[in-house]
Amino acid sequence: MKFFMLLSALGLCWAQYSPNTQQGRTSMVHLFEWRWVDIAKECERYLAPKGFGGVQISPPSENIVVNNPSRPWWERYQPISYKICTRSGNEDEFRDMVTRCNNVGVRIYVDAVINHMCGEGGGAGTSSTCGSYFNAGNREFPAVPYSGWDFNDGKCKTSSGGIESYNDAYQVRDCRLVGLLDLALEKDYVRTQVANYMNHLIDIGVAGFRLDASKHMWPGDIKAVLDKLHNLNTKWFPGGSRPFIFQEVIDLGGEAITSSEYFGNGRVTEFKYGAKLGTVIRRWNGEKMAYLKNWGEGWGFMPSDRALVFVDNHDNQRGHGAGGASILTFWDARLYKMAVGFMLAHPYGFTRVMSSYRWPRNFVNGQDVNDWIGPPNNNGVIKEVTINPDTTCGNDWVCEHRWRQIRNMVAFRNVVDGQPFQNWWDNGSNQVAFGRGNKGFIVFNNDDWSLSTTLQTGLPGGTYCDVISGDKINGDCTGIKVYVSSDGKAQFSISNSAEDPFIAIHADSKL
Ligand code: AAO
Repeated sequence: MKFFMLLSALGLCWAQYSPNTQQGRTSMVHLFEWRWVDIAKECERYLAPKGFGGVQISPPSENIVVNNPSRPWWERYQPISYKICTRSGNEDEFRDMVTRCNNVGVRIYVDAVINHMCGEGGGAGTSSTCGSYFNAGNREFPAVPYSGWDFNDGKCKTSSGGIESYNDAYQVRDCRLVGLLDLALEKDYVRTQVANYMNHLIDIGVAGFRLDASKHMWPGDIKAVLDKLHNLNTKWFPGGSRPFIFQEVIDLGGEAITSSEYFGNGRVTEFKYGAKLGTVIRRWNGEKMAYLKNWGEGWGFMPSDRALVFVDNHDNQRGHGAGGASILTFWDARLYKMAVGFMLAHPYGFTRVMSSYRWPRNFVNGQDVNDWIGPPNNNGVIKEVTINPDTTCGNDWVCEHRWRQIRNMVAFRNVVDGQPFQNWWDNGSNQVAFGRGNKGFIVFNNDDWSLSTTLQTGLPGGTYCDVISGDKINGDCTGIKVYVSSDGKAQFSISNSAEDPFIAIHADSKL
């Protein structure tokens, strides 16, 4: 009895940190700007069979329609109401997606924009994705409804009404982020509207939330909202399951607000992860892969069980948000695959894989002036994610999650789940290797010369398929074969000019 009480107490206090994924599924993918109909199909045809745990979707709440510039991706971060009605689809399509994804064991995490509504200069009218009327100047959003009383205009102390300094926590939380009308989350009325929206989604079957702009909300206000949330839908989740929470807080150090203030509410995005990993893999500032030996908390990151990690996100892959030039993206494919491979092999944090669309970059004085361009579309209508015969995506959807190297490392992470970080090796430079117990082993060569060495893998003897250069298909390898002897050792050779200068083997890639 005591044991069960302890278990359930642990269960309760761990609840919001658990992604509610199915047993053995350990990563999510952000299908940025995808339509709900395409996500439903992707869950069934690809994500479930390949072992993805869940999907972060773009904000589903009705947003302002921005025509200048023409339908930027970021219009979705300017809510007009909490109707499920955007370019990605309507509520029926949303329900169908959640049902079909859950039915194949893939979870849906909603990007919840609850810190603010549209920009102060959003005007008045019905230029919104569902045609709901609003008046930004009067702070009127009748489709919620919100009025002037529900915003922080009186609370903010800066003369502009906007955030002028990130060194002042009051400004960051009480003033407008880039002019966005800041909701008064200290009010129970506002908390209730937000919680009603989130509960509507929970009841449909979502498994959790990314809380956008969490840094701009007081941790106590977030907690008050979370305390109002329902348990997850028991059609797919055990009774008493709590929604997974990950808060977007950018903390690279040196500001008034730190990530740790938010740990009580749930996980937090660790932005140092991608910024540092990019610097290491690019070999900037004298960084080397050998230094990754104590990657994780050893690098000053937050505790692993609080961290949501990623190589790039929808902001910093195009110069928004933070992380700077070191961030690796699909545009630097060779280095990017190594970074994502490293992330997925390493035990730190809960991992999120990015899935992007291509846009015509145009750098003027080092700034991409096309950083606003929205998803592939026909006159504003988002294009279908088509699938080519070789399983890649068409219509300018990049689908990094379908790249063999990335998809196979998602599987690697599932196979090595719970196994210790072991058998580290490095050459003092940019050739490194490590294993995960007796389940998986990975070797990188990011030096300008070849790697050729014998390493202890920790794996049982046998022949393994490298899952970076190929797949195990019909009992044979389509890429490199690795021979592990009975003492666990194997010989590795990786040319510095290899298409992908890394090799990964695991229990399920054994012949
Ligand atoms: C758009 C227009 C604006 C217009 C506004 C209202 O672009 O010109 O004023 O509408 O009409 C997205 C876009 C925005 C867009 C917005 C609404 O990125 O351009 O504005 O939708 O449509 C801060 C926040 C963080 C936020 C990030 C972009 O803290 O929460 O800015 N991310 C989320 C979403 C994002 C979205 C929103 C929030 C809003 O992921 O897509 O915006 O819903 C410092 C701070 C960070 C701060 C950055 C950027 O970072 O620490 O907290 O992020 O500045 O302002 C070094 C430092 C690093 C620093 C960085 C940059 O790296 O170490 O700490 O430099 O200075």
